[in-house]
Amino acid sequence: MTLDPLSDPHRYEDNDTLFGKILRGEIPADVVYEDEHCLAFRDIDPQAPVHVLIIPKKYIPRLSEADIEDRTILGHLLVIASQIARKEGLAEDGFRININDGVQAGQSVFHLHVHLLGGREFSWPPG
Ligand code: DGP
Repeated sequence: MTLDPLSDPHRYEDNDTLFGKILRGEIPADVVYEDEHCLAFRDIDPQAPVHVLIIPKKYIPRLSEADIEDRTILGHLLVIASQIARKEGLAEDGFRININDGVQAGQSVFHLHVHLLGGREFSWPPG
């Protein structure tokens, strides 16, 4: 199976969400990591001392719209999130990974993104 986030350039360029604009450099972001498949940048409204968003370069609006072909890229996002957590000094105390899917879950930007949060204690269940 190939992992080619730009294999569907029509969808990529048609991505008119905020994160599509960040991916194209139309809106600035505090980027902490980038490779050919994903971009990671600090959340503008951090909910913890470390709050990084990891997004695929391929335009997937939300997790529930991901296809089976997206499984490699979804795994990639988690591995990169974990690597960033280590770089941010979160490996010892731990961190939280969150994906909001849909309005009821609090998704406000419809370009799939993984929240990496750390540097404080978190309660469970989430609010
Ligand atoms: P969600 O609610 O799960 O869709 O998360 C969207 C996140 O995006 C939210 O935590 C705030 C963040 N965000 C919104 N606008 C911007 C922006 O312009 N720049 C950055 N870096 N983050 C943003």
